[in-house]
Amino acid sequence: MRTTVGIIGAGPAGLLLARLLHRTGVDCVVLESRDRAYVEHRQRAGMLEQGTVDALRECGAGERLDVEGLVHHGIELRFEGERHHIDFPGLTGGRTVTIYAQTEIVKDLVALQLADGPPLLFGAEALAVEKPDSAAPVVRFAHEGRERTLNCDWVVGCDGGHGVARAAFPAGAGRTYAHDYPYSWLGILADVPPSCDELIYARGATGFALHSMRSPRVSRLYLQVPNGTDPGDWPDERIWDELAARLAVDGDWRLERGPITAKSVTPMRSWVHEPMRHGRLLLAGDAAHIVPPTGAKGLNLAVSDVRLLGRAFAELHRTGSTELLDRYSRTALERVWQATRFSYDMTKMLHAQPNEDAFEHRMQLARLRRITASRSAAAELAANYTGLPLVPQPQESAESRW
Ligand code: RFL
Ligand code: PHB
Repeated sequence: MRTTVGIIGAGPAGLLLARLLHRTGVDCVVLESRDRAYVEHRQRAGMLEQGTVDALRECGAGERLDVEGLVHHGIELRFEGERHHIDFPGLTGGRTVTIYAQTEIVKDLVALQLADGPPLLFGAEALAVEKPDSAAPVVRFAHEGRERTLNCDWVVGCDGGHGVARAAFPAGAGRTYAHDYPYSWLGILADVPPSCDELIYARGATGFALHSMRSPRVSRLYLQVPNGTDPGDWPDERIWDELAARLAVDGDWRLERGPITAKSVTPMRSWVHEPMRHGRLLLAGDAAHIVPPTGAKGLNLAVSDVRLLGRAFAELHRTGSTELLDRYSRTALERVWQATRFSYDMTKMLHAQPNEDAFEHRMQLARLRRITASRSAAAELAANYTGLPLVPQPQESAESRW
């Protein structure tokens, strides 16, 4: 098999890149190790930046998103029994975010791809990327019991945090910067209308809690738990009691409870692989970087990486120039490190340390108070949460030097 761009992975990054390439006339093949039902039902992200929504619309995946997506004008911060609204449009010149589940994005993109797109092979596991620094890289993969090869001009690894693409960087050609956090998230889906209109990020007395949602009838909530937590140790009543305690405020708000339909524990990590390109192998999304979910950035970063790649391949196709591809790693990493910093700061500000240090707790409260008391501090949070520009703007770069 041969193609111009071989894409490994049919998560949001691989699927969106395939659509962007298809629209500009660049041919590609997508290899996905799992089956269609698995990728369409993997519970993950829900919060989309404006730029992510625009990119999905541009590639024809906006129809259901525009009907079912919930536009949010801010978030609520809770601590010490108080509630504070952060007004995104007012602080950012009109920007909003949208709740639309990653499962639904993947379903929409898979449907488009299977209808008119270039080949998308499920059950096709990439085994290795070979000759990444030649003009003809090859993906070796297993499909329907046979080993096959995909000969490419370029390979893009969109194969997530545990994929094979990163392993094709020779020793010494890359470096990973990593940070582990001493806590995880227990996430639930519940058949109950959300008890809020916008997301609530709470620094409760015993740790972090997040109230999110999937639709007007389905809630998504998370609790900070110790690393190594077994979800079996958290019966439904215990989860609801702990969520209610951490989300409690002075006044008459209450958390509605309902049947829990899914429960899982996710460890929290930050890591970035530099560079994001070796020869003709490029990395995008979770294959190149992982952030803790506190800043809602993982999916959005995956989308911004492939938007840059879409432009770069379009330019190559139109003019023969590799200039944007040559700049890809440097440009993408600027945004990646900003999102990594934001996710780290949000995580550190809102979670309890396992051996709570009273001084650290006071620091967290001081940061939260600053955000709720100072318009410029709140504007900084809002700008990062709703999404920094795809490519740094002149005054953005000047600001980021300070
Ligand atoms: P994915 O989604 O992991 O897709 C990678 C795909 O590659 C396939 N694959 C292979 N295919 C062929 N051959 C191989 N050898 C392969 N190895 C792997 C896999 O099967 C898979 O289909 O990566 P992608 O596309 O980069 O997308 C990244 C996002 O999925 C991720 O960053 C977000 O889900 C993170 N995230 C959030 N991001 C946000 O922007 N907003 C949020 O609100 C948000 N909430 C979350 C999150 C992640 C969470 N978890 C579970 C980690 C909440 C949670 C709880
Ligand atoms: C979600 O809805 O799953 C979600 C929202 C915001 C986050 C993390 C997860 O920060």
